[in-house]
Amino acid sequence: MNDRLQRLYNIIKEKDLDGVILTDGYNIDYISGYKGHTGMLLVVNDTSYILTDSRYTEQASLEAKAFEIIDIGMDGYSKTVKRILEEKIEDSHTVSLGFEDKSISYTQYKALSDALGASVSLVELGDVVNKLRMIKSQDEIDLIAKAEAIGDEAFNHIINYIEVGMTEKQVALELEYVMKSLGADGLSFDTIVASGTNSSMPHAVPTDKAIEEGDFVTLDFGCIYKGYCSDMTRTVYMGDEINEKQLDIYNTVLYAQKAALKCIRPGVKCSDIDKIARDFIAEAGYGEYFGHGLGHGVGLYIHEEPRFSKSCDVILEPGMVLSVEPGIYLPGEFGVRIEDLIVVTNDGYENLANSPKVLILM
Ligand SMILES: [Mn+2]
Repeated sequence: MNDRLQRLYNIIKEKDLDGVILTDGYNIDYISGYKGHTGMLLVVNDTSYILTDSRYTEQASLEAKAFEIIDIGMDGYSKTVKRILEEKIEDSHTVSLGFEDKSISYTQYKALSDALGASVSLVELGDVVNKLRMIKSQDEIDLIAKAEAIGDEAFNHIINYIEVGMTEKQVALELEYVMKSLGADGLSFDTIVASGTNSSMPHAVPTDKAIEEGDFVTLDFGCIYKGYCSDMTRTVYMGDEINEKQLDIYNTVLYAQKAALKCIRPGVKCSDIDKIARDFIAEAGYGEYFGHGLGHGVGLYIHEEPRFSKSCDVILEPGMVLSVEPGIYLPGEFGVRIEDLIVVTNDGYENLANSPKVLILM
């Protein structure tokens, strides 16, 4: 049995369950290797299954070799789960089945609980399976580093490409084209290119707006390489006459990030790292303009556990990979965000992003 499946069995044992149903496609991939993102992972007693439909059964059997692949056919998921439970569990005790309450729709949940009836109790797993993914193996770190290196190369290209008069969409397309040309399999999220007043919206969508002299341009982008995501943000300035307020905000974001980075090492609580950057920005007078968390875990999925946020009490351990991305956003004016991706090491951290962070005047 692979180590990851063993860790799922440990959860089943610790929680005194008869089995689990996983519905989060990334967790199913992590545990089984099946990357189809359509289906269900079911463990009952000592047997593990991937349930999916005929579009994916061949893929699942190639990728999830340790699993029995079940075609749900016309029965659908709920009836198939019920049939397997009846086959596998002979005595009449109430069956406890863990399920991923954070990644199931109400309709799916209702279909499942209706089909299984009163003899099966569905137990919420919360994010206990997601947390198995927090500490990355060296192989995973290497793939994330490669994805981030593609991002660095794309940034290096784009700063020689952007010119006043180009639209945000045009720049976003170029970033995506370059990342895919460099070997990316896909994008880890929709590329953000936000210029001028648009940059005050942290998750702005690229528009047909032309980039103008005097604009900040926030570039937030990442790619997927062999299943693993990258994420980075740089903010550049169009022109060479930056005003004092713009410069002050850029430097406040940059030094807030540096202050937080300096404290990253095993044993430190995630919320304490968030607080360092947040306090720094508040002391500079921009506290109310930094609304989001400082960072998030990155791996198979772009936003995963743990988080650099006020409420995350996870203690940093070697192998965790997180973004560090403070920002200041003045509605109707402009915004600045700078984001690196780090891996926690035995005595500190390694920055996987290598693009310059000094203000680039284009
Ligand atoms: Mn991010």
